[in-house]
Amino acid sequence: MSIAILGAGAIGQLLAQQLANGGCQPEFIVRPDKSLPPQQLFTLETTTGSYSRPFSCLSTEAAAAEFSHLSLVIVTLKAYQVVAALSALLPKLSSHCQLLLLHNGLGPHRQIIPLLAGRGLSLGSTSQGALRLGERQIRHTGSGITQFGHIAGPTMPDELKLLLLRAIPHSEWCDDIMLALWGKLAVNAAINPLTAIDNIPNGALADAHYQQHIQAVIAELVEVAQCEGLTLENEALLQRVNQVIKLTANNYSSMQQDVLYHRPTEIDAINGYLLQLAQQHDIELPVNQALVTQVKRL
Ligand code: KPL
Repeated sequence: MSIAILGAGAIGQLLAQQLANGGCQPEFIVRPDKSLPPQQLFTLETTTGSYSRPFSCLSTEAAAAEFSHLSLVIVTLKAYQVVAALSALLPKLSSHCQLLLLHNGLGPHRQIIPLLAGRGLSLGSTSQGALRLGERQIRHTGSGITQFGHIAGPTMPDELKLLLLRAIPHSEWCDDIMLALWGKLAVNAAINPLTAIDNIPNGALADAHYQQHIQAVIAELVEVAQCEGLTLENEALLQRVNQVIKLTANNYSSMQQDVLYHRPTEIDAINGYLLQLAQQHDIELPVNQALVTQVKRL
């Protein structure tokens, strides 16, 4: 079973190292401007030491024949990069190749589904922590669960599922991945924009002033989820958000970091995704709308 990872950022590199530990040797698919020699050393730092391993790198511009052996492409790009990158890559992948998207937020899958042409699509999320120390060097900063599940097309063959489940610590296959992803969406919708706008660590959101704001964000999310046919528990989501605030109190959210370093943010796939759905259902989400407007202004 040949696996490739599109997106050699911190999470992409972490998964590559974990899959290699599990006995599978994944390759990276990289942009031609990042074109590397065919094999490159990638380093993983953990609490037990520093380990380097060579991985092959395939250019996105390579001919279709170079991709024909792939059984699975794991996409670890940012949400806003997924559609453009996959639209170009999909026609080169074999008709049985499976795709797994792992990014914050939701939405890109809706544009990918019509392009699948018989290929299988799974979605997932991971709360493992990884910090990029250099182009090809990361530190594993925290264990966390990784969940994935089927969304469209043929379901992932058991052989592939088992390979992922054995290699990625604390990973699970979810029969209702959408429910799991909405839980993660609630966490990101509540924490990411508020920490980015006020330039604060996650822990600052425990303050009563932010708690009111978070309740309003979650109430709107539950309302729009209901229109999508999903029943979410307001209280359970609030508890989950507050647990993440506590567990990651000293960390800065990915959106706070994106704003700080003047990078594009994932707001369109997080609170912006809620607004897209709200528009389809003809409802208004003033609190989420205000957060999107403020983050975009930054
Ligand atoms: O996923 C995250 C992010 O920063 O994107 C959380 C869970 C909020 C941790 O910071």
